[in-house]
Amino acid sequence: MRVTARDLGTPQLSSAPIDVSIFVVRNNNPPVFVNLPYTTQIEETSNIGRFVYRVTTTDADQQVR
Ligand SMILES: [Ca+2]
Repeated sequence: MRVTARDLGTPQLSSAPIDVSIFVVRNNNPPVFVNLPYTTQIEETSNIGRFVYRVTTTDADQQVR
């Protein structure tokens, strides 16, 4: 956005225009797990770091652009 300041004098004077960037950040909603409850099984001898289960979340804020 390009912004110029103008005074109320006579004659009215104005500044040189400047470019202004506005970023709107919205984060009003927490992520939500979907398809609950999750149930899975894992062998007790499984290696540490083994992939166990993939879950999915949604976040209503991600739809705001
Ligand atoms: Ca959020």
